[in-house]
Amino acid sequence: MSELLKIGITCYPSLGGSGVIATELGKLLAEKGHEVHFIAHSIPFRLGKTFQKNVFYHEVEVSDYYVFRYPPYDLSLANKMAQVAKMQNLDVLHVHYAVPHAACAFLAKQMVGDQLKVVTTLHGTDITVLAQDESLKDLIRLAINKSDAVTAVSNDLIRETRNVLDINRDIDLTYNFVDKRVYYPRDMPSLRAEFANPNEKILMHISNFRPVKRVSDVVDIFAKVNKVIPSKLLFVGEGPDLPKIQCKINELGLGDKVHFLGKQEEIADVISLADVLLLPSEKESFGLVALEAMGCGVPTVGSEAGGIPELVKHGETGFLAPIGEVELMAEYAITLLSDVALSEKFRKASLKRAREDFCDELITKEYEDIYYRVLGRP
Ligand code: GMT
Repeated sequence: MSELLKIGITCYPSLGGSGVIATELGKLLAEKGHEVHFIAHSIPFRLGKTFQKNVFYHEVEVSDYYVFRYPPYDLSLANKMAQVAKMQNLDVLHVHYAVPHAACAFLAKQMVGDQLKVVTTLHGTDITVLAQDESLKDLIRLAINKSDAVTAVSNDLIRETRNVLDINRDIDLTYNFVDKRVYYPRDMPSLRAEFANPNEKILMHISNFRPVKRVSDVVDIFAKVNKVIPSKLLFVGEGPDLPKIQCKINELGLGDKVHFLGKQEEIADVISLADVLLLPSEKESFGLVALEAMGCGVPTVGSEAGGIPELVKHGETGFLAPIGEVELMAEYAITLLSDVALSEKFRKASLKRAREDFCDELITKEYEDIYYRVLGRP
């Protein structure tokens, strides 16, 4: 058996794909016997409230001394990382999202010494949005180049990182994953009846309603589908574009066909209500929500953006069209929703793909192998 490790994990602890992956990974590593120390400004929401063996949480406190115009969270985080690494004798700091976490880990390593290894996982917008910003670009490049290992969640994101930052170093591919004990199809007839009649199909969109998600396209797709197929649209999540979307739905007279569920924690229950997930994003380094849907047997209709085609197999587990091609996406959704045999075929293919190619054991092992490699303990 391989040696058990002490691993520090830093992520954005609130809702969001990078925080979900970081927290689920930490829990799985702890189940395997590793000691996992989360270092963040609040408890990662997916961690749960009950005590879990081998899981610890260290809170970053920020000084609000009066001379600071902006409280220096990044510096406090770096200092806390170093403190925890020394006190707990951490082997590895695994940071998720380059800004500021990879830069903080670099600073922490200067305080602790080279025996502390830093693994940085890039999740998407840290590269596709922030690394384009000249006020952060050089810092992100430094933090990536100084990490002992860098991973990214799709081949597309690896390509984008190299292009945007002119980086040549090795970057490991580590896809997002789902825990099969959580993501499986759930039969929820009474909950489904709350939103749709038995003859109606349910289309769903889950996101943080930021401009990159192109939520307006979701409404356009649904408007077209709804003309042909009795259906309802369920929105899950909240974010800046939500008010605009609500106005658009009312203008189109679709108010009685659309439900807004707000933020939800039991995503597997909610996704299981859907017949199809809509993901027409402008940018999407992977698309964790499409994988969560896949794990529940729900196919995706969406865009070919970023890493989505690495996950959703066009014509097998969903349908993809160029970004903004709402007419084509609507046609695909209609094709899928009007053919029971095709839907069932996609459902089975989705379940198989989620379990075989993106399962928790496989990806956790890939991360463990990276830790052992940087520690020189194969
Ligand atoms: O989708 C978002 O805007 C949230 C964002 C995040 O940083 O939490 O998600 C990113 O990381 C996820 C986990 O690796 C990926 O599955 C998402 O595709 C990625 N989002 C984007 O690239 C826009």
